[in-house]
Amino acid sequence: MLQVSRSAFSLSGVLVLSFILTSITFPVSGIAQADKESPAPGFEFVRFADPTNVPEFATAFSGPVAMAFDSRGRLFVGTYPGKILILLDNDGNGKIDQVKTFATGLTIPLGLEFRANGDLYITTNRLQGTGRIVRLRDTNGDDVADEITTIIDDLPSQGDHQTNKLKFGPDGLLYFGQGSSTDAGTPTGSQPPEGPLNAAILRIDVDSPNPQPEVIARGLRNPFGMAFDPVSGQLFTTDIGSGEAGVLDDHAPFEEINWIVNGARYGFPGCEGIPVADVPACAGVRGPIATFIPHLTPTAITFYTGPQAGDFKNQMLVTIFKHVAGIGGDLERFALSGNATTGFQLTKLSPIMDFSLVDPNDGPVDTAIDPISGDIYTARFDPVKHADDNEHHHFIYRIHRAGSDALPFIGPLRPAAIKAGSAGVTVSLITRHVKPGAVVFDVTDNISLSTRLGPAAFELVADLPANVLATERTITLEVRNPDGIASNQQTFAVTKGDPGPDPDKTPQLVSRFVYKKKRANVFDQLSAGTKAKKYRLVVTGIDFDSGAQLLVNNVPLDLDSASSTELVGRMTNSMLAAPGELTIQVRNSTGKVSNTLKYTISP
Ligand SMILES: [Ca+2]
Ligand SMILES: [Ca+2]
Ligand SMILES: [Ca+2]
Repeated sequence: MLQVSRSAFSLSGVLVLSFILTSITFPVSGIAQADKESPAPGFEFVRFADPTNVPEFATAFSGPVAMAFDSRGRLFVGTYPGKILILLDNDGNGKIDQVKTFATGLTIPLGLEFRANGDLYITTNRLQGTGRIVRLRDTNGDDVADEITTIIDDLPSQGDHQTNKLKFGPDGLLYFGQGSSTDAGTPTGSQPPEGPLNAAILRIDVDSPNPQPEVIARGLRNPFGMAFDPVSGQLFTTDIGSGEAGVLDDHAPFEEINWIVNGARYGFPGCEGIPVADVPACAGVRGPIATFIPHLTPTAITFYTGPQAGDFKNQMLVTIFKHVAGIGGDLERFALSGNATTGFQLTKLSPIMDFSLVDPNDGPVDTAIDPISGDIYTARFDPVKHADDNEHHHFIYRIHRAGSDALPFIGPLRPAAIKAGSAGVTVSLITRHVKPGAVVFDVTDNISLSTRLGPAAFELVADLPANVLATERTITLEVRNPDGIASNQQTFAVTKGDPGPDPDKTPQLVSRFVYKKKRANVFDQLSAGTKAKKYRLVVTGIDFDSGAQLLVNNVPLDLDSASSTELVGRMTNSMLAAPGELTIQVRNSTGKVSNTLKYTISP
């Protein structure tokens, strides 16, 4: 029984639907055994989500396969059958208490990635068919995607392996891994021959009207996980090797982590693992920078960032999907050294957490880091059908430094800079573990700021008075709970001239509304031919720069007021002339354009 399951499901042969059809019932009593999960000394964990609080997780093959946080610190999760969920912890107790369904119908979404402007990109794979990348937008702010656009289609995922995770690079292009069709290079009935885009790292320009994939690297059998190093900006991927565990005379290769060099070849087929000098297929092959024993199945790569990283800052975290011969089934940790000129080296360190896997082939598939608190979230997927639905090990763990749940945390300030001599400015920040009565504290000037709740969940806003903004300087802010415990710190820059538009900041829209004369006099839609005079369009969001424009159908509106989080524009008769949908965006002076919201003009 165990053998059947092993050969049927491997992330090497990952998520081939046939495994579902041939899968077996495996009535392990998992919950008690799974309680042996153990974090490293100095870390704690809870199950943030499991089948008891996420109904989707309670059946076979319905668990989480990919995760991403939005800029407000909300966790988005893709499930194998194709839902994109938002898992919210509204009461801040560290466990999920609300599930929102953001999108459905996106089968096998192995990759989730937010663009800086708030658009969500997803890889999705048809069952035993081709792969796609789609863009999801929520244009009316109700937390349900209402615009689903295919960016690229018909990627060669009909064989053993799929379109995997995806990440935006420092160059703004979207990188993704495309697995091989075959196990080891030889086609069979269900595995078409390898095509030019198989076993490769590809990239596309998502702003192109017709994005064409560019091959960055070849010879990667199943490059499942990928991440850009925050220090060097270089790309690193896992590569899952060929062969099936448990077969006699197993000569499967070692599994790999690779530094991706543009134009390089990585060995598949014929030279997986460490290249051997006298094997012809290994000529010119770039070797891995780390290997794992055969079948261990390294899934996701994540760099450890955020306020809890400490001594582990920017180290590489790797989820190991399988547990083989007492090794794996954990969140492993590596120090990355070197650079793009001399090359990179990985040093294996003690793991962050052992998941105490109990089933064959049940294991961690993705990791994401809360951008506010720095908590580590790891998703565990269980491709075994249990007799009891409650025994499916579909968990999302929240792993954090011991004691950190008692500490407040704050994310980046918005805005983060202003010109010296300005009148007072209101800054916004998203928090964790902040108690009623908490204040934003100006550490530099040793003063408490006027602080109140902001419109978003866990948001505080505070006023920096004009007298601290008189001259060029850097102000350090933190949040203090009533018990005196202080958060991590963030800095605010008072600049000599206008703070140069930050080239890295992309505006994001969150909501829009239209009012006439008074802000309380709101119109959900307007009729074609309405006279525009006295109507105003208000958009809220983040990272609007001082030269930001409010665009409607690509035309900038005259503005009544502007801040880094709100623009108020005057509507025009031409906007209201005909029925249809208005396309609303914000464009910063750097040229960076936000996500899109819509507004309806009715007949
Ligand atoms: Ca909760
Ligand atoms: Ca919506
Ligand atoms: Ca290789």
